[in-house]
Amino acid sequence: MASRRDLDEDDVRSRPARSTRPRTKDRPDYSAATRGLVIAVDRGRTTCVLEDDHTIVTAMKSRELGKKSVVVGDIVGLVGDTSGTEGSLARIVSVIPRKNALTRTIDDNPGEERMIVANVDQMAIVIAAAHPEPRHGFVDRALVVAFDQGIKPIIILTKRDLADGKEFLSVYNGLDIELFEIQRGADLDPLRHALANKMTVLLGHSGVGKSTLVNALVESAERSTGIVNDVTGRGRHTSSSALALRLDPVSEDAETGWIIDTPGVRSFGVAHVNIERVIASFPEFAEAMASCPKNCSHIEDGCALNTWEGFDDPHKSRLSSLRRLLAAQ
Ligand SMILES: Nc1nc2c(ncn2[C@@H]2O[C@H](COP(=O)(O)OP(=O)(O)O)[C@@H](O)[C@H]2O)c(=O)[nH]1
Ligand SMILES: [Mg+2]
Ligand SMILES: [Zn+2]
Repeated sequence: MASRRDLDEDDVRSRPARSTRPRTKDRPDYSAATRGLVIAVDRGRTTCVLEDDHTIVTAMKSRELGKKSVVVGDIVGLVGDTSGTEGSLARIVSVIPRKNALTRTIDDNPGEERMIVANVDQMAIVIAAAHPEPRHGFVDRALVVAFDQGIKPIIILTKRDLADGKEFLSVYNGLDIELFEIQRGADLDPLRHALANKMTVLLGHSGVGKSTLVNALVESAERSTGIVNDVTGRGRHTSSSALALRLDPVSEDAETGWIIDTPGVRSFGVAHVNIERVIASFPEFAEAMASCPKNCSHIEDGCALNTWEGFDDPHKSRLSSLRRLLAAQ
């Protein structure tokens, strides 16, 4: 069996939603198609949940879609057998324009990007207090991508039983980002509230505890829907692609949220993000930068950040992150 590490996503980047081509007159009219949310894609078979009655339907892309990708989080139009009964297969005939998307670059083909999820409301950046060691670069790049795509970031520090992670997290204290510190068996209620009614994607290196967390969050949802077996027939841990799971409602009148487990993300590419937007995702430096020379690159000698007083250690760490990102642009 392939190890989890083999399944790592190598490089995640955001991409603006592509506009859909206008319909030509002779295309069939699929306005009556049933709408569904894509929760898993596994070797050409797509698992969708119908918006109307939550039926779980297996579907394949119709020829009309051509090379257009269908990813977890997509809202699609379905025709054909949407009964969801065993052995039934519906056809996906349309993909609703995406509000955002995260993509990764394939190892061997740096030019080729593959989308992993779309239409997320929230990005949970998952890091472990130890094993593997947390890295600021990963979190900072993820924050840039979240900012660029208009996705709300939260940070989840796992494995608090191994280390306290205080020093690592102190860098993000002033940023108005919710931080959650957990470990196996921890009270997850505060986190459940942050996840309620939202589509949240978990991003983090392999081994930080994403699947362990998802297990704890969706225990009863999994039992009641059997989604996991429907998707892979083997259990979610062996899934090599993203997988969306419905969360238990936090209260009786609340709607449910969705959490997307991903197989592991090692690094983020942010080279495609406009430089102004990279800088804007470091709001704690805005005041200092107001004193910069015109058109400052913020990595040059005259940059006001070099002489800014009132930097503490967390600022210094974030500044090195920003400068690494700027130098790589
Ligand atoms: N010490 C400790 N280990 C944990 C905790 N959560 C998960 N692990 C372990 O970390 C390893 C990776 O967990 P997994 O959920 O598969 O990580 P993923 O690759 O991010 O999905 C497994 O061996 C887990 O048992 C925790 O809170 N504390
Ligand atoms: Mg996992
Ligand atoms: Zn500057």
